[in-house]
Amino acid sequence: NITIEVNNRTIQAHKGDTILEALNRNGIRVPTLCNMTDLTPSGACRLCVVEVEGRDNLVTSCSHVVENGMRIMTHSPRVVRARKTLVELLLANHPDDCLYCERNGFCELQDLAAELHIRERKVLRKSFTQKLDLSSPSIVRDPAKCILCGRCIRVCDEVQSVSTFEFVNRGCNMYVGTTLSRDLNFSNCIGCGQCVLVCPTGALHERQNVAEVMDALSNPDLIPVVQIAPSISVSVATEFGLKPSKDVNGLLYNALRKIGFRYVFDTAFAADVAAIEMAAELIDRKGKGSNLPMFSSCCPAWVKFVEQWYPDYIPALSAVKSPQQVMGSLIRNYFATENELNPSKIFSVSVMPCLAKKFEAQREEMTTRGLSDVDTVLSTRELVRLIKLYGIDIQGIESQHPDKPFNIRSSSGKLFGISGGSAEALARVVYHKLTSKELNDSKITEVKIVSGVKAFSFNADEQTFTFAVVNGLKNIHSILPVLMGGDVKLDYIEVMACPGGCVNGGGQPYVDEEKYVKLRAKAIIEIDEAEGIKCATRNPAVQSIYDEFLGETGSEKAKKFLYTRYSK
Ligand code: HC0
Ligand code: SF4
Repeated sequence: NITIEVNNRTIQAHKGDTILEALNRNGIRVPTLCNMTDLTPSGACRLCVVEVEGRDNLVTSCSHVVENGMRIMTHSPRVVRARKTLVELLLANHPDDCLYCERNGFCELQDLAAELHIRERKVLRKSFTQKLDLSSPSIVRDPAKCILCGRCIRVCDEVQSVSTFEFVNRGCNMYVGTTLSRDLNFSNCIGCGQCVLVCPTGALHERQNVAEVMDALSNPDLIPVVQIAPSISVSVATEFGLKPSKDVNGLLYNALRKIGFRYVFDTAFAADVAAIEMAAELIDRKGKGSNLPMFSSCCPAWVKFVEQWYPDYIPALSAVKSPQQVMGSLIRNYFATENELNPSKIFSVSVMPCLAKKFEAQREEMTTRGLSDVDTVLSTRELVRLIKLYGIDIQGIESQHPDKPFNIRSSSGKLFGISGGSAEALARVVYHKLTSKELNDSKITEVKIVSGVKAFSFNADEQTFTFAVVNGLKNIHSILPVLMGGDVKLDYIEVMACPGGCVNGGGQPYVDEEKYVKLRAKAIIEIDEAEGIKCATRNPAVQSIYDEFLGETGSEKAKKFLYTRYSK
């Protein structure tokens, strides 16, 4: 440990810390618009400048390492003046339409302008000619709002290995463009929305679908139904003033009913069905010794990634639809008939932590009998907006259950919301199907393959199954060949595009600290630890659907309604 002095107070820092890290660890905040956890500093925005005794110039705290005895002022008049000038310059190039901006109330630039008490425009603004890119079903790009912090470029390139964005030109002509200047939908963007999570302003945001949901809710000819994804219930609490990551599942069902949804469902139920079908698919592939390893296909951003870069691996993708689509299909093709509802009158909404799910729902592969399985996808943030718009007091309502017959889920259905969760759920079903016993930790062995990949194996019916879990797409181009052709023969590879899985999806509430994402994951693990039905095959509601509708796993009906085909 080394000692530094900050604002006339002595604090401890770790050797090798940047000044910014040392300050943050001691609860002293200096602003930054470009810094990103776990990535090397770029120093682009210069807002984190501080005054260091003995240095003539202000130093960027993100890129300077602490030295023993350093004396630092984080908010001296000189520092604050410099920050204010920097923000004024950014605002000079920024449209003044905060009131109409998607990020109004959640914008880091807006917060800084308020914090620095900027009350007038100092420089004449240039005209904003950049065009809004509305091509993508997932992400809207508004280049006029871009402040050139470079975070989207870095997250897309260094965290996701996708590289959709790049700086174009230099100096005052510089802007952030897409590779080959393509609109997002025609670029290599996979729609994961990680860029939206890190964008400090309204330059990148989700495609909003709240208005069409509200239209449907007030249309007497339609039957609005909704499903909520496994990770939603542990991600919204802070938005309603509740303890971070508190599980508000039951409160959300009540709120959604109050808003006007006729039926409310849990996507985790469909995750159970998907796990059972995927297990049948995997056991079949293993029996034939072909088309292994099987790739997960429940993350649409990962599916698009495979389609774009590794088309030869498309047949490896599981043909079972994602839980979102399985739920949509069961609602339209089974629930409707059982309840004498016209399937085409059902307006099927899903609430997902994900922006790529908006794209998935629109895919042609996700229709049955000419109708989309899911009509519209709302992000978690849009769900929060909707609940607030209807003035529902989440803290003052009772918890409720989802509607029958999809009203029970196993805890592994919930696990899908975290990285490794679908692999665990699948392993439990495979083991149970082959041994009639429950898989527990003592029967699982960790396997080392390559850094950044968790892998495990278990034995069932004299066969060894080995599963790998990829968490985020970092270095995926070098990892994939090792997984496909290495010494360890894999049976299943789960890939979720977002680091950590859906709890960290691009549609989740904006948080300024990573710890909140970890708390969401912890909450899901605790749900699994606390509950009794841990395996999808033990879910009685799923059993009934097989008894009454689907028949056997992999049956004709299951194939027709729950499977799809991806092609080159
Ligand atoms: Fe996920 Fe899903 S777990 S992708 O992250 O598989 O979006 O939460 O709903 O479909 O179940 C997202 C979350 C889902 C799906 C499920 C899967
Ligand atoms: Fe969407 Fe989850 Fe995939 Fe992220 S990991 S793109 S949230 S499905």
